[in-house]
Amino acid sequence: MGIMGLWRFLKSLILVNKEVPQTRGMLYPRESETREVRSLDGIWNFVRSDQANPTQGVRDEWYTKDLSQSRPTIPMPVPASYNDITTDNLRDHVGTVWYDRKFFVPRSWSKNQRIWLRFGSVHYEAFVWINGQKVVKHEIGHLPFEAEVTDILNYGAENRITVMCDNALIQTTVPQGKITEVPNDNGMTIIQSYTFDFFNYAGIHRSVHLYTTPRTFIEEVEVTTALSENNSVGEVFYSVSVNGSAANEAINVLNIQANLYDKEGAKVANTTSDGKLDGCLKLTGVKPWWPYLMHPEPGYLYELEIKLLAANEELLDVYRLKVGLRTLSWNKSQFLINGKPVYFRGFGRHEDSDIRGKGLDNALMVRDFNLLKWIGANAYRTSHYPYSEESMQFADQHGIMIIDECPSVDTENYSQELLGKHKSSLEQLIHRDRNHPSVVMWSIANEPRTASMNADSYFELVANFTRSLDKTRPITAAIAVPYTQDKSGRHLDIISFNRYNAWYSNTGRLDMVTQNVIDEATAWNKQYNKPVIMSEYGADTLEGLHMTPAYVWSEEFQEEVFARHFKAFDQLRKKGWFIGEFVWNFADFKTAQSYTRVGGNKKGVFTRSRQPKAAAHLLRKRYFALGRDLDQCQFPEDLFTYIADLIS
Ligand code: BDP
Repeated sequence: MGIMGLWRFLKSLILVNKEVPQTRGMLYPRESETREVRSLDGIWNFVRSDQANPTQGVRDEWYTKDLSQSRPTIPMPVPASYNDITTDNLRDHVGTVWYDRKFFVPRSWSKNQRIWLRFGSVHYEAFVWINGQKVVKHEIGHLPFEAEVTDILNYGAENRITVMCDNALIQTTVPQGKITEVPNDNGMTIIQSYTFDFFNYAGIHRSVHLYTTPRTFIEEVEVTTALSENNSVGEVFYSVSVNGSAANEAINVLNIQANLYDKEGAKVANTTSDGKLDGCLKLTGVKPWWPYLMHPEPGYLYELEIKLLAANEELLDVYRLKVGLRTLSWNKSQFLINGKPVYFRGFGRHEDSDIRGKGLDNALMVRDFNLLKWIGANAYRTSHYPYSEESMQFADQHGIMIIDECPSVDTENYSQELLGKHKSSLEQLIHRDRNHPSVVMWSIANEPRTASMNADSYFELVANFTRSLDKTRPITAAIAVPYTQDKSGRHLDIISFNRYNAWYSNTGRLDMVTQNVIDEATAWNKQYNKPVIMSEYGADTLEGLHMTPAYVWSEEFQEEVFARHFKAFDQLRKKGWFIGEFVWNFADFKTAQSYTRVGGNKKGVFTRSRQPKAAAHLLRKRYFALGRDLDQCQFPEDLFTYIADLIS
């Protein structure tokens, strides 16, 4: 490196805080007396670009006519990843693909309302046209985006929507990847590589909606809650933003009527703001939101009804959302919900299944929640990206606590551009999920390379930015570098660490788990004086492989690895600052091809088709035992199989 090279390198180490674009709107589409919602899910037409010519479709303006007029199309389900649908090598396609479909817009929609097009998520980058006109572009998968299309639609007529989706990951995308050109048997080809350990599924992953709003409408609702008097008195603070022609002078003339209903539909609080867009609802005899197994009635939700009224009392818009009343607090050794210390028992997970990839699938989601409850888990981390909005609503309802993670995995090569996108991913995530009672913590990265030079300033900026957006929840990151090298922990509120004793380190050595886990957790706590979670531990396990004495990849080995960790966790729990255990992983999942992966990562407690391995039964006994000890929950009747009355 010459003197100029050195200067460029040193300059790249200086990171500064720059503004990131702010998300507007994006309320989850819900019908009401003032709003209609229409799904555009179904079978779309699909074209893959030539890998060597990814921009051809844009240059040739494929979006100006039906895709089938430019290229032969194939049917493609939405929502779904496109990778595993066909029988050819679409799975490994790198670059752009195109989708289109037609839809009808009724004549009635042209009257005095506005129409919005909303995507739950497209991975990784999306460009959208309607009737040949560009309407929105969005980068970063797993997050929603929307655009107003009122003036672009043909009313009482057919319309065409075209989407170009690009799955390419480079050093300044979130997550990062590398694109390289390499020789193959036919000349040269492009390959996508990445260090993270899950398959880079792509496509229109979540639902596409059209929805209507009145001309002047409720654009955003932000809710926070407080409890007092031993959790019996509650306050719901709401703050509304209005969008529309009247919105500017509106601050003086609009009113918000807010009503709160309990589960039975009885109105328990109401208020009308006097020319203001925020206010507070107060209620007594509150049923707080509690996590699963921490209370006989977990996941209690009220319904908040927000009515936007004109000065003459005319009803302009109505939006309803579920609200859970709970408080969070944390200190140097504990994390508390409604004043009660929490011990997390859960999983790292993936949105992943065969054929659908990362596509939203209600059957899978409901099955997963049934399994979470069956096994007695009270939490999971959305490793390693934001999960569907539908699953966040489900977690609210079922009392499952979420550590909500942004899509930054194996973060490295810190740059100003990466920092901007990383911050933006958190901004979009917090904007989307801030009202969910289930979200109890933000995870700002998984296994970032925090030993490297500018990790300190990078994570200081990311953590401070996250805190500036939400002070009501603590911040963590799942760290894998040794505690002696880490530069991020001092910027976090809670330390989470991932470690694979007896798997990646000391493979097969079951006698080298317990003490190592105790020592490492203790060292993290000593270093930062903060609560500690073990956010990943586990072992790949091929279902049906049995070996005794336990041997790597067998079901017996996974059980033994878990048991040795349980022993460590029980000793750590006594120290007062160890607050949770998360198995890696809930279910087997697909990865990039590698000689360390047999059909994917097999560290699941459940198979990819969501059936239990032997360790699931062991874990179930532990999670319920913890629930009974800590939160006085009941054991399910089938927790222990009858063996003999000699054993109790
Ligand atoms: C951890 C990663 C996780 C991997 C896991 C593994 O956080 O994404 O899947 O290792 O290798 O380092 O199984």
